[in-house]
Amino acid sequence: MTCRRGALIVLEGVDKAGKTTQCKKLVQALQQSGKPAEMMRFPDRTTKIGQLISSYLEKKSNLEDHTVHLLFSANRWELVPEMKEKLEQGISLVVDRYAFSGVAFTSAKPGFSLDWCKAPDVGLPKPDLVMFLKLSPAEAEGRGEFGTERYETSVFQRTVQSRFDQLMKDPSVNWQVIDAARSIEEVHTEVKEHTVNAINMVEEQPLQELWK
Ligand code: ADP
Ligand code: 2DT
Repeated sequence: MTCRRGALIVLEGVDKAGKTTQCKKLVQALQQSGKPAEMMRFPDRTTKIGQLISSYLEKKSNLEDHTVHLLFSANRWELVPEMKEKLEQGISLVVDRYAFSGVAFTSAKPGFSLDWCKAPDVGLPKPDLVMFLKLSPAEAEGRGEFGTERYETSVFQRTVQSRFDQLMKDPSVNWQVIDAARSIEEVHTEVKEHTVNAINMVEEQPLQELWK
């Protein structure tokens, strides 16, 4: 029996777009329909690098902007062997944020170009599908107050959205823009449909490298 690889599925979007809610529902739905799937999230705050990042996000420590960008990237690279192993075993990975958040957030800071921000993530496993949950800043604000972590302000989030818009112009990535202003169930139906299509399409194809 040939082992078919799993698909690498990423959900991106601004804060409160519903990424975590949809990742969890998607993994449950895939598992219930007999498709092996697991959820991951970046930053993964459980590793040593992840703990440095977490402390920075919680404003318990300060890190120089280039340095923290490279730590976010290193946090993805340290998980690549585990990701590849799972994908090869036929497990699809549903990932809450990936390199696109890395680029969108750092390049929203003054003095950072998109190209500089992309460089450390060039060659990461390339997602087979990236779903961007689109929600206007006004609608995001309607979902409750921003938290107290770094980056959680409406001004910064608006700049992040414009960086995502730039990244989505790249046709080498399989972007799907999802209207995240609808109900959780409606969004889920669309997210699941795109995912099942991607899983069926890539099972015979090799995993590719991002931005290469
Ligand atoms: P993110 O991971 O993108 O920050 P979450 O999934 O944590 O977003 O959702 C942020 C908040 O919005 C949560 O309180 C969640 O219950 C709520 N929420 C998520 N999706 C929807 C939706 N489609 N409609 C209304 N509220 C939603
Ligand atoms: P959450 O854990 O609530 O998703 O917030 N970020 C994320 C970056 O600045 N660079 C990255 O590479 C990644 C993956 C987005 C995490 C915060 O960290 C930001 C929000």
